[in-house]
Amino acid sequence: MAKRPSKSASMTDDTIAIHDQQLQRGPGGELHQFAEKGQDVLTTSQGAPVADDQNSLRIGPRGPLLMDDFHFREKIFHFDHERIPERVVHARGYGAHGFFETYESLSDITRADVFQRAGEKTPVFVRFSTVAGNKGSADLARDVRGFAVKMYTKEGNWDLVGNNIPVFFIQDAIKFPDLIHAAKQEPDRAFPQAQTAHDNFWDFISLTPESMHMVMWIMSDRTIPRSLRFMEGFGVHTFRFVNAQGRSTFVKFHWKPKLGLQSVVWNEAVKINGADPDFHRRDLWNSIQSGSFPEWELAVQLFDQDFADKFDFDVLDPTKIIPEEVLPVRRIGRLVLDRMPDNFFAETEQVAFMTQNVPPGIDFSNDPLLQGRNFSYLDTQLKRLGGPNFTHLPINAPKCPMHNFQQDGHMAMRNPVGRANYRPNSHGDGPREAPSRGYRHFTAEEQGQKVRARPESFADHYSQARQFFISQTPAEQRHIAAALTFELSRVEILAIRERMVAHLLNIDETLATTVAQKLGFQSMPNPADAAIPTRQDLDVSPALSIVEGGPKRFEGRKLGILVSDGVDLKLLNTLIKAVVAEKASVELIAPKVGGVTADDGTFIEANHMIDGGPSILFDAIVLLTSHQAIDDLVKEATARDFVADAFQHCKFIGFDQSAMPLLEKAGVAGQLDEGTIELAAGKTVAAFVKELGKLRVWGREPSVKLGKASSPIS
Ligand code: HDE
Repeated sequence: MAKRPSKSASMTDDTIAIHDQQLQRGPGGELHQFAEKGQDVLTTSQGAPVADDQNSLRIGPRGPLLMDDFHFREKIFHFDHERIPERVVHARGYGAHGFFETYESLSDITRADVFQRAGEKTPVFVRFSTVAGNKGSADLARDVRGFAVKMYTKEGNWDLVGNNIPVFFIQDAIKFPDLIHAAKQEPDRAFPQAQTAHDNFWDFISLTPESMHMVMWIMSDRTIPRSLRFMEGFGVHTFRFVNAQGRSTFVKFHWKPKLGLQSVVWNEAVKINGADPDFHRRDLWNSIQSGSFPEWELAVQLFDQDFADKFDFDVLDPTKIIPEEVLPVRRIGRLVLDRMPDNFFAETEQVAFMTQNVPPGIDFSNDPLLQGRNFSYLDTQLKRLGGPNFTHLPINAPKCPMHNFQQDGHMAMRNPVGRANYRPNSHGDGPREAPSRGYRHFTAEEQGQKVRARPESFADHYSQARQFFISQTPAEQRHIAAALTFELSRVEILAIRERMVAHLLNIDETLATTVAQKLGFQSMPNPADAAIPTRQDLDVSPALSIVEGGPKRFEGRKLGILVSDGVDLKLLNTLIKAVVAEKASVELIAPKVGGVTADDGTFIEANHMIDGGPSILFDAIVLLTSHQAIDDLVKEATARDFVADAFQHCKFIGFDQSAMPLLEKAGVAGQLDEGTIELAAGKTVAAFVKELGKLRVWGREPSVKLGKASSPIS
């Protein structure tokens, strides 16, 4: 196995300095780092030791290069082939290892081995992703997030390849290429990158009424999560659990984040993408490396055919949910992510998720989207990973015994021994079938004519879209309207804007008229022709709101404290202690990254200089300055933005008296509210930290007077 000097936690500044001492200068001034006793020697991939990795072989120091140089050729050849095709969708992703722990035996419902024993821990790999953007796009694009989980169970890998939204755009897999073509960059101009705010996307959507429920979700703050740790996950489709007696129970899967739900606002998302395009992956990396392991509970909605027959909508329709208030979720285990991959490419890039990876006890329903996916995922791996042996890669291989007669092919690494490579054989060699243990598909009865058809039970496209909208808090409703306005403002063809507003009229009239007004419509279009009129009787479902599902605690969040020379050290330390006790983190922002000198002369290091640590990177901010430093600080545009942004993004702001001039210059002083809190002593600090659990002061939003970008719709 090739070993690379690991840049692990043990690599301190000191060891780097020691390595530097080993550098030796060559005649051309280049630096060599020769192996000393006990150190690994650089070799070619064939194992031949390399003497000089700085200079290619040539005739004389100034002459032409030579074909003899196998080391040079091998190195460049390998480099030339470093890339594999990125995923057609979900190209940008980030993964982590962990485990799933089963709470209780579900043996009466499913024979899936992973659910048989309480306390059982199953290794897991999870990959989160955005959908539309290329591999190098920014983390906070407005987009659905993939939430793909591979469980290495004792009876085979189970891939639950889900999203952070429980419904999808389309009802039939045959439309997937159209949807994705429309969402990605337009083919003639190759932009916009990682954005749905363009004509082609909304053209397709406005001609695809089945997508209207999904439109409400993607225009909500669900598509701009604050952290991958604060998102729900969903299996989307109806699956089946099958028990040892062959009885089937329908199941919908949900992942519930332990730290509650949280998103950012759009104006913040846009700025985060500039300040830190790796915002989500950095957050996951930091939380796992610091030992604060992200956690979710697996929750299921279980139901039988009788429930399915009586439910308002078809449970095979992936554009519909079953509200939790109608069918409560049952929490059956927890997922903990506690280890980052050793190598991004080997694991996160090469992991191959496939919906068809199911162990005995888990089966499919007839959801036409799911059935289509079962073809696509195997097919796509062949293209991306280059051959049929991608299951030999450690990240994809099962961790239970596996034996079969599949052989040869590109990059075969696991070749069976023995004479027999077929079954039945009379050599007595090789693995055999296991009728009782083996996977048995649920013996569903099916009959009917061969047709290309959509069931009539899929035809209601607006009722659940409306239910989603009316289940949101006022702030969330404002955000949906603002998102629709922004996206449609980027659409150049007026007929598309009109078609969308015509659909919105079938969802919520106020929403439709607000968007139309903001877009400058002179008159309202007629409502879109609906196959089924929108139902007005569906109840509000609080489970659909992010704000309702918020954490009520500041745990796992981040406070940014702007400090200056002369900062009150006692107050600062009290604050840091209180925040850390809440299991949240703190970063210090200062005029210079080197740090500041506190009121008692103590030197304090900073994490960011103001330009590098804007308030969009934090969940709340505090201004701890001093009378002597504040005059310089108010002159810094970035310091004023630090405060103004936090205020307009409805964040809590703590400050000491010395910071008042900065609040004034930022245009905030005249608007102080329950979220702007003066800190003076321990008691006020404790109260402030408690308030932080509310995360945002949404009541402030309608009256913010700092600019228009994220301002409310009315
Ligand atoms: Fe996917 N999807 N998808 N998808 N999908 C892929 O597989 C596809 C759908 C989802 O982190 C691809 O390995 C079709 C729904 C995730 O590696 C591809 C249809 C849901 C990931 C593919 C869908 C998803 C993918 C591209 C319509 C939520 C990333 C690369 C029927 C339940 C997995 C790859 C990872 C990836 C096809 C719809 C989730 C092309 C045909 C619905 C999380 O096979």
